[in-house]
Amino acid sequence: MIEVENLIGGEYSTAAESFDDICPSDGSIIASIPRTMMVDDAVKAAENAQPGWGALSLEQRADWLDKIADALESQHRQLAELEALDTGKPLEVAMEVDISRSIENFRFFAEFSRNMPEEVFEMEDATNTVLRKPVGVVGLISPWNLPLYLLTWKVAPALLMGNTIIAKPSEITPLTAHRLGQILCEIGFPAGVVNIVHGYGPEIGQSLVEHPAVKAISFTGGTATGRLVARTAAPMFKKLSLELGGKNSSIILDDADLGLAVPGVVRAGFLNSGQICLCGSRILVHSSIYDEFLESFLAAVSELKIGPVISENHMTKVLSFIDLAVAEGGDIVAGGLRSEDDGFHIEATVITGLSHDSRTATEEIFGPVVTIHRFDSDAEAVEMANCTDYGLAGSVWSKNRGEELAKQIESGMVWVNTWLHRDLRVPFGGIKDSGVGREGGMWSLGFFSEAINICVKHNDLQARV
Ligand code: TXE
Repeated sequence: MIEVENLIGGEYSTAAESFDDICPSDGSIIASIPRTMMVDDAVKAAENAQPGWGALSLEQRADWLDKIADALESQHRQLAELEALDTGKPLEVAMEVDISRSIENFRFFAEFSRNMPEEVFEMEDATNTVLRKPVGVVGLISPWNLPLYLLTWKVAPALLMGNTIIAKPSEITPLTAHRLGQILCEIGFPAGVVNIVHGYGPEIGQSLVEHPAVKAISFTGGTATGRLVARTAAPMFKKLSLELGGKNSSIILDDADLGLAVPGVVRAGFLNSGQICLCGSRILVHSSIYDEFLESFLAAVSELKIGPVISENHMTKVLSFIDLAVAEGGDIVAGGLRSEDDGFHIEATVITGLSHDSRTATEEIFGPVVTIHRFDSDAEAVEMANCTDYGLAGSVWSKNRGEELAKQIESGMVWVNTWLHRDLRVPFGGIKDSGVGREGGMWSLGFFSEAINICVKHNDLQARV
């Protein structure tokens, strides 16, 4: 049994009450989590630490990011084991996706800052210089699907720009955040710069969002929760970044290379048991290749080995969508059931025969469930892809027309002949109900800083005398 503790001002603490962390693979209790109610102590610690941390140079803070990356790297396997235990994902996925990327998040932002161009704008008679000051104390709220990966994606740029942090990891998956806190202490990272508080979202999460001294909130999670966070933070004029859900299309045009498209679309549908906001859970296929695609797709899906979904509640939600699909007239052509194993396993599920605007095909399920639809023209594919309230991502599979079609998709990111191919410099984020703002490269650094312009008039007094 692991005892998860809060990290506040470099000290560990628990709360009056605690609750259980459940392993999705077998339903066992693996840790106790403090049910923290108030964020005040963490805010004080972060406020006290901010002037010292903010006074370091960008280069000194970048060096710290590299040190953190080194420390995480030395614990790569142990961290992956913790992530696999807490989320139920296969160890290889935790090694190759979660922890590798967590390390890269720190390395990337350290290196990015060393190559950052100076922001200077010359006028004929004056020079403008843009300073990037820290925002101050920032709140980072992260979800359970990629726990350390998505938390560090916020921690690294927030630290780099001189902010101090209060992190609120998901109460369903606190283990790697807890370990990150321990690692920071082990390497002598300054106390109070990173504070980690655990507990339920509507309690400690809400307390963080509404605290007046917390100047920015970076949130990744469900759209409904994002709406609640915005309702509190927006009238307080906090900086707000919301990375929310998605219902992304994988579009297979008639000239697609199916050898590439089939494995790509399977990966997009089922990686992490379909629990990634970027997953392609609605698959649109040109009629002329529909049968051939479906046959290869089902063959590939039958070979898949996927982990459980995150919790019993979530399993119930995903299974209720499969029932809904049947009620809406869909045909379950693969999977459809809870697996026989212990824990929260659902079979990889493929549904055909539904209208592209049915609830199953437009609402976020966030599990190993995809729907397949046929279209007859590029214009129809675009219309079908855009027929959802979400606008996060998508992929197009085509030898010749992919880029052209990608431009017409209403979403923040579109991949052509690939999926989840990430360059960390590019903007990441959604439109419509998928969120507000962008992360990645300069977008993250912009969010975690206040851009201040200093305009200095050239000294031409003598010329005028
Ligand atoms: O996430 P929540 P849930 C989607 C997915 C899923 C649905 C709900 O469809 O089924 O969201 O998932 C914290 N104030 N995604 O309910 O609640 C919470 O403690 C402040 C997509 O598990 O949004 C956690 O740390 N914080 C998503 C974080 O918000 C609050 C990934 C996210 O949890 C809070 C996860 C409050 N009032 C789910 N209430 C993605 N975009 O990748 C909760 N939290």
